[in-house]
Amino acid sequence: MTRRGESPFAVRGVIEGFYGPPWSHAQRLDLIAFIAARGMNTFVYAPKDDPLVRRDWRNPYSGRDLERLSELADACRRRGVDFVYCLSPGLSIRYGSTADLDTLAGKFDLVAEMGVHHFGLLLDDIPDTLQHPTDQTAFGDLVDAHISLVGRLFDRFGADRRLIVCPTVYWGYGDEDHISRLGRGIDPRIDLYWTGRAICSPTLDLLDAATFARATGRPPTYWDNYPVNDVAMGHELHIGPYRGRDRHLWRFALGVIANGMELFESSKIPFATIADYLHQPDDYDPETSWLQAIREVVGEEDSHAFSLFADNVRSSALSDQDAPMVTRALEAFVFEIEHGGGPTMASHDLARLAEQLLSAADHLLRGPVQNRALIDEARPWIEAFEIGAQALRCMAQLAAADRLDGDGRAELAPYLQRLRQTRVRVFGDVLDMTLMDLTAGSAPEPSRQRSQGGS
Ligand code: 14T
Repeated sequence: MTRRGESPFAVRGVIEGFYGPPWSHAQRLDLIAFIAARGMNTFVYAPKDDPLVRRDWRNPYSGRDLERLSELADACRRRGVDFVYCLSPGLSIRYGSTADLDTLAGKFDLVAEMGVHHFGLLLDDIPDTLQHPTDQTAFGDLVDAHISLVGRLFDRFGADRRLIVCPTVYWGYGDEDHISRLGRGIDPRIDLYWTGRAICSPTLDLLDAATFARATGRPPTYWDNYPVNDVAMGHELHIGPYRGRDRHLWRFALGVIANGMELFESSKIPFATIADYLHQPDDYDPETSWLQAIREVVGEEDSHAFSLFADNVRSSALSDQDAPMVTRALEAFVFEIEHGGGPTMASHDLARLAEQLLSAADHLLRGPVQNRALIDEARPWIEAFEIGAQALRCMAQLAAADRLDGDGRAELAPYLQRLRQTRVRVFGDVLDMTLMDLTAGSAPEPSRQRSQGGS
């Protein structure tokens, strides 16, 4: 965790920018300390479901809300972290209205009085056509309205304030008409967020960043949608390491802010790996960084058990492997049965692995653990992990007794059912497919075809 040398990225941090229950005040304070200790310098405040940020953006802060915001700004200042305060007025703002501009600028002014200098205007996830009839008359289209709003807002900012904008088209090739026009139409000192090729981009590529920079007139600040798991991704626990980000990305990008999961403690594992990448992209090794992150977040004593679990919950846009250890074991198991020494031989290694996974699950679910909050967040996934480990043990036992082909199959079926009932993604597809193959009693042909690489 000791940081030597300078990071090549100017902006390194975390955004609370997900849909769903926002983080608590205590969690935010904890996060600020966590990222600062890892050399990050930016915390972007943009919780989608904080009414004062988006739905009721016009409402002023008061009482406890005001106090808390000011405490966050203070905590950031003390630790050398830029606090970026964001508003998302796009669901209801009248772009041509001076009153709305006054309200927007006034709310930023109030936060500026807390000593905040960084502000975000987020125009993502809104209708891509103008809604108010007055705006439809006043502006050619949405981009014209955005150029006008951004310009008039920036005019009211003094030289001591920075503005960053999230465009409505915030992902893609980087040279779409929408962002090219927006980029050409706003002051070059204003930064732009961009998520890369996709909303959740499997890779962030240097050439895409260069395309964006050329088209919009400034390097992108990546709003990286990892580890976020909101909307349709809630069944995935994104605790795998950061991957697929070009090691030279800093040549054409200002930096990266990572969007978190509502699951706060779990987010710390990928955050720690993201901090490592941002600090030294050239030397970054995902697996090494990840094991260290697990030790730090989970605690030394539980880290072995947790790693055995975490190896099976790698599914995300960033990873092409879901459960490498179990996948290899099942491939060897099936090969040994069909083309090797037969079922008894095959059972040994799988039985040993199943016992390891079972004892890890038992420890995490029922033993004393160091990071209780983390284990509680991950509990649904750990419970599914335990069911899967039981299924693996059952497979090994049936193979040892040479009962996999006969009546034994019926004993496996309940595990498949229970795994599916969990509604969380553990082991990717590999265990489900193997159980399907092994339990397909009356119709072995179609399942065998699928296991040979069909879809
Ligand atoms: F503006 C952005 F860069 C952005 O990513 N916006 C949201 C973000 O708040 C959310 O957390 C993230 C991940 O789901 O993606 C954007 O929201 C979505 C999500 C969708 F599944 C927008 C459209 C979708 F279909």
